[in-house]
Amino acid sequence: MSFSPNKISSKTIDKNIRCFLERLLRIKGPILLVTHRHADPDGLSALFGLKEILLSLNTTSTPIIFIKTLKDVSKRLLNHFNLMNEITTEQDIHIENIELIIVVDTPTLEILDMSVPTDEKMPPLIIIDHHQKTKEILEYWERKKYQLLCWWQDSTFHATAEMVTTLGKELNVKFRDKTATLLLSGIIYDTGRFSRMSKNLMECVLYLLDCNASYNEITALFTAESVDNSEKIAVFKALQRLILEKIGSYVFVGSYVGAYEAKVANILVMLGADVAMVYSEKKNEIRVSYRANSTFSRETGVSLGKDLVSQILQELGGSGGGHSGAAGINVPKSSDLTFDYVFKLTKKILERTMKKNE
Ligand SMILES: [Mn+2]
Repeated sequence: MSFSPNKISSKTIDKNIRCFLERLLRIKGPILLVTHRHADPDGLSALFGLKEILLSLNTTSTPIIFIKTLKDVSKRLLNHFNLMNEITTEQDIHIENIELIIVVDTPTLEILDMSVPTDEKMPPLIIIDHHQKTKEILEYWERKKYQLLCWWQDSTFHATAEMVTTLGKELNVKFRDKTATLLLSGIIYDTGRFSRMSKNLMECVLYLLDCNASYNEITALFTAESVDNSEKIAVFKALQRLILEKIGSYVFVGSYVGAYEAKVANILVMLGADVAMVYSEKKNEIRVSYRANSTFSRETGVSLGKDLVSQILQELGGSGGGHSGAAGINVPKSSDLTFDYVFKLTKKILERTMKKNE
């Protein structure tokens, strides 16, 4: 297929992507495709979708999908579609042979599923991600001396799989059945089974169905997800330890667990909390997951990923990011950092931001 970046309409694709494609056509050697640790269906499917797009561009480069750690549901997807042999898991990728790294579904390299080489040894990078661009993320890239060829970060997309599908659609790439089904699973996973929707997302879903994506196959794989005992226990311990505060007319709850903080935060919002915070102490750091329901996000205009995370990181240090209704932070451990302290600080920041938005 002959390809010209000018064939792409500027309506749906960022001009960054035009530059991304122009650069790609010049790459001759191996391209490494990576995502965050514990790859979820969104990150995973974005990698497979991109690989197919790269192959269809008819360049001489070889795309390599590198994944070390997978979520259980991602493992099930790969096994079901017989795709395990299409990923590289070996530790010793020869980074000096890599001409380009494409990172998906994570805005920085902090939770990348590979050991990050030193600044000088790092090949040029391209980022494709749908998380919100925060001040911390901008500062991160300013600090790093990496060669960032393209930075396609746009939180109006609901999933990285949606971004990659959009790209494929614009380029008329007919995805294989398996890849189309994977991309659809990424979209289903990241939208909470279509609890968030947009016109572009719907068009992407139709496009994937045209490529023979099988919706029924995915739902069966997703519901096969069994909950193990340690996860059940984490949920009920969190409920026992729950504290509740009102912020205006909104219910803000907090709790702490040893693991599964993100899942527990989701459950607390499902139970009716407007905002939930779940705190978890790890070996070297504190991880805090935040979730808010759409009523809270819409009515207050507070974005957890943008407003809350940047203010909380200013106080505590560490890293983090997310979306308007879901975010998380990783903070280095210190003796004066406690659950109560972070809960109160969060409440103060939420109140302050809501007041400012009034
Ligand atoms: Mn995602």
